[in-house]
Amino acid sequence: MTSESTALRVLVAKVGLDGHDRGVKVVARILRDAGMEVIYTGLRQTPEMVCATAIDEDVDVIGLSMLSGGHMALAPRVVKLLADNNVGIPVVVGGIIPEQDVPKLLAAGVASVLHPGASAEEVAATVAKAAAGVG
Ligand code: B12
Repeated sequence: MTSESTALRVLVAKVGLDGHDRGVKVVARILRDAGMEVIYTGLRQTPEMVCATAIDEDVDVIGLSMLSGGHMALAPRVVKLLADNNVGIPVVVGGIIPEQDVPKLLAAGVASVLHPGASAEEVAATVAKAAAGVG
């Protein structure tokens, strides 16, 4: 007999060349503690690698942790690759994102943007809302 899990599956990913992995590890733990199944890509992924892993792992949401300043180049690229593959997986971005870039990321198809200091409740709720298509 097989049992099917109904837990949300979340890919948390680091795209770009920086080594700021403290936040993404905190986020992974928060989401796991909230009952989600979390897959962490590790550092230095390309948008193509993130897109491929998300499809292979059949995740409900992708969370990008971005502190390098590369978010305007990399996050929309992940969204576009998903669309090119006809996959409707929502993308949430967290990290060092200047306020003026938030509307641009949302316009590019990112579901939500979180900043430093986001509480565990905010992180889990934002991911859950994105998965439900309301974030
Ligand atoms: C710690 C730190 C480092 C550590 C990293 C240790 C590690 N393993 O992570 C070290 C000392 C190595 C480091 C190095 C560098 N750093 Co540094 N670093 C920081 C610092 C002080 C804190 C980051 C942090 O860990 N915060 C704690 C975590 C828990 O918070 P967080 O990541 O923001 O995550 C929270 C939210 O943002 C959100 N979130 C984050 N990701 C996600 C994802 C999802 C899906 C969701 C839902 C939420 C979410 O939820 C989390 C919980 O609240 C920041 C400044 C700052 N105030 O943020 C600079 C900062 C990120 N670093 C910076 C720089 C420039 C560098 C260096 C290039 C410096 C240098 N010249 O050498 C190097 C790069 C090294 C490299 N190879 O990448 C800049 C980046 C500038 C930019 N973006 O334009 C910053 C902003 C400092 C600054 N003000 O200039 N750094």
